[in-house]
Amino acid sequence: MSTKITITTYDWVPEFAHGYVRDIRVRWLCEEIGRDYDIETVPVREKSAEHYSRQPFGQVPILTDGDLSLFESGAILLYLAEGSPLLPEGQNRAIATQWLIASLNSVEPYAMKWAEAKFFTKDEALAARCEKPLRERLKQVQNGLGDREWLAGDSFSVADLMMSDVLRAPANNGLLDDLPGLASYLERSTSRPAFGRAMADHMAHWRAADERLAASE
Ligand SMILES: N[C@@H](CCC(=O)N[C@@H](CS)C(=O)NCC(=O)O)C(=O)O
Repeated sequence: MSTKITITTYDWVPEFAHGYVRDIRVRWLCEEIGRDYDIETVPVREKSAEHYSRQPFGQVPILTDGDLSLFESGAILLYLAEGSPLLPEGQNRAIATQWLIASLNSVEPYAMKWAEAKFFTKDEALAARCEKPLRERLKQVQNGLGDREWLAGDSFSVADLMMSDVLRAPANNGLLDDLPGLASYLERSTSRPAFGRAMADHMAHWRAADERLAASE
């Protein structure tokens, strides 16, 4: 019997980050594989030594499973997906791993540079400059997907979960409007009931955090 796991996320984040804190990836995976989890929080404002001892970069998400504490959303997804259909066997496992790493290593850095300029520092000129290489990467992902339904094999895998999560912010800001193949792929992923449940819980968490903050002011 598997143990109850805990996902660590922040106690609060600004509104623009609602929907995008990376605990959503872990919540989504848990919903896909039917794994129960608890949520615990760490302060976003004053990060503790204990937080750094579990996540050397002072980030979230962190997963706790018994005496295992794991950071990096990609590592967490690969760990939790083990033995489930989301991590296929044989060659498709290697291909799923390849695309999961590609989403984190070859696409997300471009999306993050753009998002940092657009939403964190609100530097529109820099955001516009970052948009060009990001659009190029998005086109390349669409080409890489080709006319396949999913990235690895015939069914939805951890690679699709991670790639889709990386694509959401660009998509929600119009950057997939001229990439119909990739837009349909993302729609296929995010219309999965597991994503809907994970996102509802994720948003409820931030709503409760806002209410707590308002009550304390
Ligand atoms: N590569 C890490 C990135 C984690 C990450 O950037 N987490 C964000 C929240 S979504 C965070 O904690 N940001 C605050 C910070 O970097 O100080 C992963 O995929 O887990």
